[in-house]
Amino acid sequence: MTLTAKSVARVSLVSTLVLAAAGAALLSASPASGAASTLGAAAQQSGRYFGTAVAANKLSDSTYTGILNREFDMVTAENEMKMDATEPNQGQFSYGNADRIVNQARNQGKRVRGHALAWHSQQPGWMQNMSGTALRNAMLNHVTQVASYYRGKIYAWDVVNEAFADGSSGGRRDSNLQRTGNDWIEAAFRAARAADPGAKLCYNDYNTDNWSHAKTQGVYRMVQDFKSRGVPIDCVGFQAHFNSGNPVPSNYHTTLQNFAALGVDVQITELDIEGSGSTQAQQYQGVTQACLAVARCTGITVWGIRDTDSWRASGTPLLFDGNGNKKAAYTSVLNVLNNGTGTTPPTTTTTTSNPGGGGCTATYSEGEKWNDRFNGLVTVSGTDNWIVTVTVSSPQRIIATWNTSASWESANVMTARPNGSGNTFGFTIMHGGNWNWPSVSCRVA
Ligand code: 9MR
Repeated sequence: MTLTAKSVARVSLVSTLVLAAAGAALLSASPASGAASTLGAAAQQSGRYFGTAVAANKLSDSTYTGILNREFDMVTAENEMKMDATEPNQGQFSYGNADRIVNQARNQGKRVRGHALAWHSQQPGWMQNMSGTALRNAMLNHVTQVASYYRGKIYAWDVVNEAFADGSSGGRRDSNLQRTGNDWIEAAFRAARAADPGAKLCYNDYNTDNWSHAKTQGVYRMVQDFKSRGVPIDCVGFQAHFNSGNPVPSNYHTTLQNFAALGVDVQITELDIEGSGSTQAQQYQGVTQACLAVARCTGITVWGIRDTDSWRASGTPLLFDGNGNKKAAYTSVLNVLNNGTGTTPPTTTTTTSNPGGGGCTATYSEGEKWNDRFNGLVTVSGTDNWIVTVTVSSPQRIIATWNTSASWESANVMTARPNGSGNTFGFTIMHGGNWNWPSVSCRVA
């Protein structure tokens, strides 16, 4: 729906009374204090981590390890812990490359996400041809052996990866593992819990970011079922591989929040967003904000360091360019992490353009947040005779106001004047996935 300035104003009038109550219950929020200069340190300020996928054969590249050691506090082996890497022959385990990554990370004080114990893909040749009880037992033995070997060293395991079908079914993906019986996933989780009781156990998948997609709903129902029956699951990983055909959904926060409400942690596990410049930066910002807005979103991992390290390098989907320079997307993520609230800091402007001298200051503060909207408050000082301009950024729209007389320059720009209710007014913004604070500026009428 496109809202004209007129229809926005109409909605605001209708909603003023209803929202006055919400306005009275506004929470105050103070901006984060210090600013950290690396992704990991910035994420730690809110108790979260910021990780990356690491490839063992790049650990000898000093630019690569320089960025890795400086910026990230969580590591995922991009390929080295997969089934084909760790059990190339049945019953014969191989941990050389995985150990290189785990040891490098732990020596640097970083934690490790294990990826992945059971998956229909990247199976060793011997397993691809198995079925039935033999395959089920081989899978369970693999889970037990690998999780036991790394016991105590893994923060979270992707116990099962990508077991749901794409498309509209909302059901399981067909695979040799699925054909061993629908309970293969819970069997894998129970085996992983027995082998490493200290590791968080995650289900990990892609195309599960949009709340309205059948696949998302299918995974949600499985997690709900596991929680209700006591199957040991602690977290859900959202891979978050985005591009123009699969954009960051505006309901991402809703998805993360709804899963978290089942009693699991949620993590963004393989983030990359194809694109460049400010468009890409804005999308990265939105994903980071969605995580920060959910208490149980415990961390974000990007799927590689430099664009050239990516599994889809031509889409330049990462935070550092091929030379290891920080991209605009890096800065937007760092800023959101530093702010800690999932929003960018307010812009407050004092204008002294009135002929008689003097001026005014408009100060923005956060109000309540909901899945699809949030409230903002502006307090004016310096004059009782103010004109405040509030500018929101797309796709945000202001749908209601209170304690002010509002008019509209455009759908994004509201002009607020006193209406006899004092010098603090409020409004409600439909955020459409963009949690940025509006910019506000004040002039004397
Ligand atoms: O980035 C990984 C790439 O190097 C491998 O060739 C590929 C093999 O399956 O796996 C890529 O990582 C995938 C991850 O393990 C699971 N989710 C999708 C990732 C991108 O394909």
